[in-house]
Amino acid sequence: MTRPAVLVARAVFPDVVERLRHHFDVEHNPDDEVWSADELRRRLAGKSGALLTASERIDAALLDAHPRLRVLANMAVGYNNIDVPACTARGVLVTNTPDVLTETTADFGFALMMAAARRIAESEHFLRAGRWTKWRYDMFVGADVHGATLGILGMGRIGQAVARRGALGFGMPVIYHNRSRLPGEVEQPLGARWVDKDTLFRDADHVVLVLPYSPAVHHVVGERELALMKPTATLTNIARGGIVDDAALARALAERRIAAAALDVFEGEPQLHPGLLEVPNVVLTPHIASASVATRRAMATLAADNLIAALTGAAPPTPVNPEVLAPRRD
Ligand code: 8YV
Repeated sequence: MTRPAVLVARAVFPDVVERLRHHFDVEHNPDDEVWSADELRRRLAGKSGALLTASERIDAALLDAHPRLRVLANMAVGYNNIDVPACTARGVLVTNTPDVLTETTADFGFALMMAAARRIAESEHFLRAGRWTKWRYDMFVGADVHGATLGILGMGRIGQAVARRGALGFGMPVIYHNRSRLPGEVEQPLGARWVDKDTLFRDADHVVLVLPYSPAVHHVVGERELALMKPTATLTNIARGGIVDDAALARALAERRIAAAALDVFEGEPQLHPGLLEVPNVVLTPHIASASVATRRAMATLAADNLIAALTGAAPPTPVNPEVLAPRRD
């Protein structure tokens, strides 16, 4: 019997590729070349499944070109790189990697928020540039984190993990905005209060963005929302590029309309809006919020588990569109 062919689109832990080889004919990308859309299309030819990252875009036309595809295992919790309705319509299963990265990503979001509030990156650049000649009472004074109001936009698993750190570790009152209010048993231990979006931007001392990307939330943080924020406030984005209007943010930072920002994700990454590189009051990291060794390994393992299960008739642990698994009635 011929074994299914799968594509591993980006470099991952070699032992995870080896594990996949026990089940499949594997084409992989050990040198981690960045494939063009055409190259990805070419490499998917004849494949039944693929292990992807958030960098590979899958649309309806690509699916139509590859009718053998049965499963796309994204090594990310977010899956806005994949047209899921188009996959569902064609019976292609999509899986993601939730839960395994929640705490690691929340750690990083909290670290970024603290770095912005306490001006850690900005002051380190100053020191490395040899500009530290004396102590001064107001040198790099920033905003406190403990006791300050934490505003979370997107109170899913990662949002709640950020809220736990703030409420339980730093005595922060937590306000949040989400499409739907969370049940009392989630809100109460954190003292978290649902507010409308404008109130969140107006009242928070530190805003953290943790919502999934969809076209409906494109530039949900723009000129208007930034104008609502306190001049002493910070904005942290660990969600997705495109949620923040980066050009508007660069202007607000340059004009000190908000105190500081911390960004792990960018519109059009790995390109950055040039204005962000010019302002000192922003901490910039290259999309590494989930990048602890243990978590990246757990993500790769879960993506492989999903791929193997889906192509060997077992139940994939974390399907995004489980409806394609339902037995067909026709
Ligand atoms: C990934 C992420 O590192 O899980 C996500 O949604 O953004 C990150 O954890 C990245 O997307 C690679 O796939």
